[in-house]
Amino acid sequence: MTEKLQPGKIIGELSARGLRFGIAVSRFNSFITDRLLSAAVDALERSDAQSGDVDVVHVPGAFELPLSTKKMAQTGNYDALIAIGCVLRGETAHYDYVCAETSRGLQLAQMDSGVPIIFCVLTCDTLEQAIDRAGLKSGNKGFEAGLAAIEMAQLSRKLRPITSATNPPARKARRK
Ligand code: INI
Repeated sequence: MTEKLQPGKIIGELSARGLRFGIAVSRFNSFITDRLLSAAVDALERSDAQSGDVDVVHVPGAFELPLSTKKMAQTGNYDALIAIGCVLRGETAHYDYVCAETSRGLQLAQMDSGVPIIFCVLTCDTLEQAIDRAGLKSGNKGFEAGLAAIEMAQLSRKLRPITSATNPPARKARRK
């Protein structure tokens, strides 16, 4: 009987040592975003990140997160980024535009740059729902974002493309 195939397992360890992180945080609804930021930094610190390896950029609102994270990614200084914001539904369609463009912009920024950008933007109907997700009932999404950033940074290092400078192209098998 042949042995069962054992696929290789590639995982991102939860160790932040030696990795560099950038966080972009929105000032809008800072009562919530400050709590998300503290929890994200806490997750990085508990996973052994060092002070000089974490930068925080402050932006006006969630709508500004895509451009600022894209610019941070383009510096080449970061293994992963975290975008922190909180959008609360109002009485107009403004909420829908801000949510849609922020999420679309962040996805484009990470796909264009190849640097993982963790989506830590709360989109809630009420302030109470946001408070629950920023440290009360439903945990803290900032802490989860910090862990996701570490995992994606580690994975990205493992899944880096092989360049000809570091690895010569594999020799073609000779035809018989
Ligand atoms: N920005 C937020 O981060 N959260 C919100 O709830 C919000 N609302 O409701 O308007 C919000 N608006 C500001 C927006 O993100 C931009 O900063 C602004 O439009 C300037 O470009």
